[in-house]
Amino acid sequence: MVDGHGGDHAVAVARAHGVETLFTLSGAHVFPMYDGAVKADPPMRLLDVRHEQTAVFAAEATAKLTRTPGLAVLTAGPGVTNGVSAVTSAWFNGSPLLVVGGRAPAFRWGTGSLQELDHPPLLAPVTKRAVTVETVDAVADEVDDALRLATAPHRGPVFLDVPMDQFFSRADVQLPEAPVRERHAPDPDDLSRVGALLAGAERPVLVIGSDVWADGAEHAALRLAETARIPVITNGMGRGVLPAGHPLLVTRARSEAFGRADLVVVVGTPLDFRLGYGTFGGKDEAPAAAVVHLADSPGQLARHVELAASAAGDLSMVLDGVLKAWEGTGSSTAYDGWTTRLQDTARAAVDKDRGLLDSDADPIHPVRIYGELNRRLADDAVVIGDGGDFVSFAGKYIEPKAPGGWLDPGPYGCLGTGLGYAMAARLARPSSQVVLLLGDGAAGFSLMDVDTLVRHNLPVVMVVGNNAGWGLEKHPMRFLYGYDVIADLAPQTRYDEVVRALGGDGELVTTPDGIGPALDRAFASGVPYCVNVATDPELAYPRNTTGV
Ligand SMILES: Cc1ncc(C[n+]2csc(CCOP(=O)(O)OP(=O)(O)O)c2C)c(N)n1
Ligand SMILES: [Mg+2]
Repeated sequence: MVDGHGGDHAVAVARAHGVETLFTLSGAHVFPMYDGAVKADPPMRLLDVRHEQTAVFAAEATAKLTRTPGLAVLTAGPGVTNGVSAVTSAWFNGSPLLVVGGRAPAFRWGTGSLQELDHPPLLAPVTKRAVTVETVDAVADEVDDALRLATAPHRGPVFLDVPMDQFFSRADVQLPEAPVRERHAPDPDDLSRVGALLAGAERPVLVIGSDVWADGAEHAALRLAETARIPVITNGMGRGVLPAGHPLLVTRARSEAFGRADLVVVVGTPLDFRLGYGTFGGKDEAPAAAVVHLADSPGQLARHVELAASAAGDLSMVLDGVLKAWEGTGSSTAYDGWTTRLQDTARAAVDKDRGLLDSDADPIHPVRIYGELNRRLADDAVVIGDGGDFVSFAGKYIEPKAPGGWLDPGPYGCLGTGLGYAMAARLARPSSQVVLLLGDGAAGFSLMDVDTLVRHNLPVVMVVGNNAGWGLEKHPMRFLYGYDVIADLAPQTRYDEVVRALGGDGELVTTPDGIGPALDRAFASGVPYCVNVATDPELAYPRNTTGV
């Protein structure tokens, strides 16, 4: 039993679900949550930020990295609406998250009290559930249900708001039972079909996506890839499941792999623009590839492509089941020629780019930054990307050495994740390197939250790819119209000085040889440190997809 106000109940239940940190920005409507956190035994950590989007991005990144739900608490009205883009990112990413909003008091509803807004209709399209908790004695059960729903595959955000008068009221309530993780077994016939397709394939490719990591299936994925010796391409949080340098990882031969495959098995990620909408094969008149989709839940299976087979359920069970079915066909791998061909292509791509990673071009080529960074990253580093072209280059040239070491914004592509993701990474991995890669444009969305890093003593190495503009808009606009407009930012803006002014440290780098020593100083500094690198504004990331 807990005898207390709504905040006491909510904090106790959240803790039972593994929540350790409450991300927020102060607002009276949600004071009971703070009081509940302060008076809990032991207290729950309060992490107060400078913009509500940062609170939600931080809660989301906590969920992504720790695979326990994130918690953000937003005050009524503008607090909640400021969090909407970040909630939407969590929705697109399938990140388990509880957002608790304040709400104008029920007894005054309709009379025009401060920040009186009915939030659930705004949040409903981008959450698994968005409801108002009507009375204080329902808070504990509603928070428990919300966290169960958020963490059940396919995961995602849930929103609750609590009218202020109820939130501050007291009740003596029974806390719900501790949650137990449920695993849903896939249909064995589905697994047999996938096993048979694999056994019959000559040129298969396995695509490992974010939900493999989210569902704790990284070992099963590695087992399947290594036992059947299938070439692999990873994306999102699936990056690192096959660590950098793994012989089966052929991401650098992606176009050849997808273009010439006869079977593509996609696990734990939607068949969206990042995967050519699920159409593979066809390179140099190769026939279309058969496509298999494996997902954490039936609702995630693609309906816009014809699938040769599919399976849904706990992804470890799915992947181990596929392996067993493949073994049951009596197959031993027959793909080695295909794999060697992809490995050769990948190696040639790497060799071709070696010059870029060492480039001494002046102005600086952005890829030189990744050449320097790669030499300095430890196996357990967390690298975060927030930006356009600068982050696309990072995706190509930084290959994680372990899963859970790469954070990008995901398919919603929302700029501004940077500082929220970085503070969550520092909290989740206290002894790892945390490197935040920021476009100079992206930096503007969240740089004020360096103040939060400073106040909470959270050292992070920030690297700004300062190309004096919105590169990923500037170059496409030039391509389409022959000119560009509103795509420039001031050259060599001193983002490093902004970080210094907020209590961190930093420096501007204008020569290629200056990058390495600056990174060394940043890693050694023990404070939030900004390496602000002036890069060539004329360089565009060579891209062949637009995402549309
Ligand atoms: C919130 C938000 N606003 C606008 C965009 C559109 N957009 C995508 S990439 C990009 C440019 C990013 O510029 P920068 O961070 O400097 O990286 P660069 O491409 O220059 O390396 C913009 C404006 C977006 N994705 N998200
Ligand atoms: Mg830029």
